[in-house]
Amino acid sequence: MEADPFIKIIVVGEQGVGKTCLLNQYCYERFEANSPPTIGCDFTTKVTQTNGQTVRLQLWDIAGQEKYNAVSKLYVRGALGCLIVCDIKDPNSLEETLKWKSIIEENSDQNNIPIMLVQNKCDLASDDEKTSYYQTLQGFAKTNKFFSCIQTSAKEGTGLKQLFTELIQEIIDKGLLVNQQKNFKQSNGGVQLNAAQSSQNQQQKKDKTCC
Ligand SMILES: Nc1nc2c(ncn2[C@@H]2O[C@H](COP(=O)(O)OP(=O)(O)OP(=O)(O)O)[C@@H](O)[C@H]2O)c(=O)[nH]1
Ligand SMILES: [Mg+2]
Repeated sequence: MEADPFIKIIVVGEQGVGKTCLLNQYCYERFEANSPPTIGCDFTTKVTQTNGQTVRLQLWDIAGQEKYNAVSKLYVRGALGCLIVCDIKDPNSLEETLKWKSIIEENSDQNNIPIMLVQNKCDLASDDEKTSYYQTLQGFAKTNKFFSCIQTSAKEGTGLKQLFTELIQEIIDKGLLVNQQKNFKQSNGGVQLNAAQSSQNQQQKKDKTCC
């Protein structure tokens, strides 16, 4: 019997927008009011089902602090999808999503990787504010070619299930999962590597060619 396929997803965005909290809420249903800044990159996994398809998510939580920006691009390889997160109360963090989008697109090994725009901390806005921010968000997402956008609250768990369902479905619809499985079978004689091993291998290959 074949193992359930895995999907590497990377989560990026400015410092403090709530990436780590969002993943902790989605994976462990917990929220930390004083979550410390991520150093470099964190990694977590979750098995989930979307429309009858079981997948193993590998979730890469990339630090937003500027000093890590140069290394962030190293984590992009092998990702089949990406979340770019901003803070509903910080308009600058929405503008900065474009910087992250460029980093992802320039370093992705996928043709047209699905990138979703996530406006987090929506519990901090009133209903009226949320509606108005959402209209702005939709316009921004359309203009800048994000495949979709959503408002979430890592604190309350709002929007998280829908967010991952949409992203996984887009990855499946684009055939990226099937391509990945084919590539692994061809290059590894049917043995599936996980993303960490895979990117390590890629790095080793790179190291070999440059020496
Ligand atoms: N009210 C509210 N606060 C949130 C939410 N998500 C995160 N926070 C707050 O924002 C702070 C920063 O969240 P993190 O998840 O650590 O931010 P990050 O994007 O991972 O930051 P870096 O790791 O530095 O890139 C947390 O300590 C929470 O207090 C949310 O949905 N609602
Ligand atoms: Mg973090």
